[in-house]
Amino acid sequence: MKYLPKNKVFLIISILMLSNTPLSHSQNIDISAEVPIRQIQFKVFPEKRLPSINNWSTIVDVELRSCSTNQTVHRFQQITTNNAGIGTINVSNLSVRGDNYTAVIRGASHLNKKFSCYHFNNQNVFMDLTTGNSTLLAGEISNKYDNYINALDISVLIKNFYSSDYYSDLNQDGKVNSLDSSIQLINLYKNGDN
Ligand SMILES: [Ca+2]
Ligand SMILES: [Ca+2]
Repeated sequence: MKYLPKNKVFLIISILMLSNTPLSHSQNIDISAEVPIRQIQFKVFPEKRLPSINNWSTIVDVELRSCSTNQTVHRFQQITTNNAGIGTINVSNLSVRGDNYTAVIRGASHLNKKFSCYHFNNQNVFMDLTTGNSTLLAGEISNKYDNYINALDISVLIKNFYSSDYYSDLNQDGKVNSLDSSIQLINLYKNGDN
């Protein structure tokens, strides 16, 4: 029988031991960063709807920012949320990888809202953005979006008074009237999040 030299035996045993070593914490983080995200769902409530429940549909732009740098790394536009406030983004090109992301949401008639950091560590992500007092503030309907509510936004709503203009109907009860302007006045001179 042929014997292996001692140094080769030691090498083989070392390799076998290493292969059974549990992953360290940092190795686990590296692996989760490689998870390709296939679907992102989020739930967000626009404020002061009438009726006040199951009337949360809007059309949103979603930015995903790096939690560490605040830089925008992904942008999804014109996502329609359903009456329960849930929007779905199917990520077809596998461009979104597991990481920590902050969502910034802009509703159809709303100021930008920046939410807290989420860890994406699963192929299917669900972000519940409705916890706490975190509704989207309504009234940003100026012709040029400036993430600020002032006289320009008020003039658009007044022009659409007694119509059913989708963007000016802030509470989504089907008509533009004083209920909508009162929502807008409460938010007058407010800026959205940057
Ligand atoms: Ca504005
Ligand atoms: Ca209305």
